[in-house]
Amino acid sequence: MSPAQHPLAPLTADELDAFRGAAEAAGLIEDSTRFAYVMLEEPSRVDYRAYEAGAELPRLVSGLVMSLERAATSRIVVDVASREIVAREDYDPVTDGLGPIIEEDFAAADEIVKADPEWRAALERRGITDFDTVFCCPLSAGAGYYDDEAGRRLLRVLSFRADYPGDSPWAHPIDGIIAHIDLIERRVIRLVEMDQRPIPETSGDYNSPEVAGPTRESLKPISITQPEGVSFRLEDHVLEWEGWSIRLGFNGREGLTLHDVRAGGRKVLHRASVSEMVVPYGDPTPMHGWQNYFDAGEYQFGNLANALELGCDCLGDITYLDAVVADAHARPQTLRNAVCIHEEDAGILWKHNESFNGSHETRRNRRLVVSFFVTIGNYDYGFYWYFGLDGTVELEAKATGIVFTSGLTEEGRPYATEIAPGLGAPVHQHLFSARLEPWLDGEPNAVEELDAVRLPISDSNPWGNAFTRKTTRLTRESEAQRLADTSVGRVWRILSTGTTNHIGEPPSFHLEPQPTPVLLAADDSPIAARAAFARKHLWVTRDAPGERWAAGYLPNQHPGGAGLPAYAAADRGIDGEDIVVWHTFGLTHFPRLEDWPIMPVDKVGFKLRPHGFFDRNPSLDVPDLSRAGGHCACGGEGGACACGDGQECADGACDCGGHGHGEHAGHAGHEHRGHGHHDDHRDHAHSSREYTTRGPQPEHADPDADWWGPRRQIRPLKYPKPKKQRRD
Ligand SMILES: [Cu+2]
Repeated sequence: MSPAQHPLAPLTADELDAFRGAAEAAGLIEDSTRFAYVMLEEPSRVDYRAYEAGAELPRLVSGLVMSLERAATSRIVVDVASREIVAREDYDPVTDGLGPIIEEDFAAADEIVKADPEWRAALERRGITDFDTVFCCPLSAGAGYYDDEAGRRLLRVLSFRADYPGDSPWAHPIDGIIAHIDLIERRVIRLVEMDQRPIPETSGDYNSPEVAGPTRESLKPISITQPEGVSFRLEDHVLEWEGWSIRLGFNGREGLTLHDVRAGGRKVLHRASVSEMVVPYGDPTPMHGWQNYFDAGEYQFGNLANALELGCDCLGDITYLDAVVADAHARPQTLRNAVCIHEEDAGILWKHNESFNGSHETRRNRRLVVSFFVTIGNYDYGFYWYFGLDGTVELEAKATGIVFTSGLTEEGRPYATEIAPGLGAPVHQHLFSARLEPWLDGEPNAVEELDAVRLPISDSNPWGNAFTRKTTRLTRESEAQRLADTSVGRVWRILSTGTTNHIGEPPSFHLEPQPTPVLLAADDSPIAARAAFARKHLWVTRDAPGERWAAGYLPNQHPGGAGLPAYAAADRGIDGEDIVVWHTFGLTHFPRLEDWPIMPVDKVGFKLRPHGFFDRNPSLDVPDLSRAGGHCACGGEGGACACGDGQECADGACDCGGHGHGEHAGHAGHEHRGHGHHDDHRDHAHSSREYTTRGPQPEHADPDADWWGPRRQIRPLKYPKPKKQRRD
């Protein structure tokens, strides 16, 4: 590792060379060898502490060695400096699962299926003779459905018909035929054929004017400009914005990862990512009853990140970040514009019209957005991390694309929506596992469950109005497998056990879940065993090296029990430890007619809101930009500037609040702000305020610095340093 290289810096091409070289030297590379999950082997939190104290850490690269000729896999860890394998684990495909589906498997599935005489005959019976019009959709096979499948590398293939180049094949499912293929034997091992069903004929070609109709011409352009540039700074993958500091990472499995997230210089999260997601389908018929996809572990969704485009995917003053991932030969592959970074207006931050003293103040919120979008077959998912001026962190997952379709049958009808004549869209869920390593103030952390509680009428509650909050500390992993409960406003409080705020309480963030169902499949179903993480909204585990995957390292065809249930089996203590908070959130999708032929974005997510982390509202210093830097527009009374700073609208523009505004300051404490009829008399402190739209950028995140940065001219606000107060 070069001295300047941060231990979480993205992998370089040279480091991938070292990884591949070590695998080759160990005789692990044959023609049929492929790699998956090749990524930086990140230091543990213990090691990271040592790094922060000045220690040098080795650069390690880990990856899964797969073969096109056998199902068994191995994980190796290579030390870049010595170019040697420093750890190796071999996996039994029957008990440990298989490597993910890789790009080549898609082409192989198409070839294998189309060469199969039985499959061809089945299609011919349905009137299809031109197999070039058929799209074969290779889907992960799951486990626990057929006795002869353990240890074989499989895909199940459903077919769709496109009527012309560019047609949407999803409109025409050839339902009633599934080819089960063995990717190693390269043959169809089972063709499941049900009754002959009509192929739905309504077009789903949303690009065709015949389907979409003429393009509307009524929308006027919206331009989002930041004439003075953006307020964030990105340098060496560290993003700094308004007191936030975030190190960005990316790998082919999880996509975007966030590291060392700090607010006002104080640690909030050590790491955050979407560890896994599962899409279980609810149609129990043999055609669809096995359909479940683990898009991170089975398809490596980070590798499938879109190259984002200005004006479409991201609007405004955008900064893009390329990501370097490894391809199936462990060679570097650059995903251009994979991550999008921008600021956006986020409505009102705070506001009050105070009748007692005539103060009328409104501040607008804005948020820093760090996002990426992936396409996995029919679906597209966006993952948007939002950082607010009020200290809130939010993750929003957006689902769009094309719903999975079926030929509608009578027995399948309760489990699907008829979204177009004869076309079914089976019910399903999209369940994400956010993996968060909270590290509030860099101290050991703990989690409490907070429920609102109603209290009966009693001597101390004579009018029966009392309600309070019940706090339950989650002390062991077995206790920390929880469901959300909106009836009691349940939140989970993540707190520092080593510091206190200015009223002597532990600084905390609340994890606020959304009220969406967890996994709806039966508890004793094969999918519930494999997606056990999705049976609970919350898991808390002790941080331990390698415990990164909610459904295990190898979810593809895994028999079940890996990931969170295995991690939590030791029932470790989690009170005042380095902990990991795993949050399941998701959409339960009963498709709508409006989701066809392409689905408008649906959103789901969660918030982490500071709760006693700051000693008060951390956004008091946000300026009123309507009065600053000429943002004020004409249109006030008598043609004056609308913000009422007493300026005339000259040449169709206002110059309120910029240099001109300073000249208004100090007019004997008398400031005209023109709130309609109101003529305010303000104290001197208010009237001498001078705003700038863009103050100096914080040089370094400093625990003593103000949240917003050193731009205020008056009444500096200091956040007291958290008092060290270890619990014993
Ligand atoms: Cu859906």
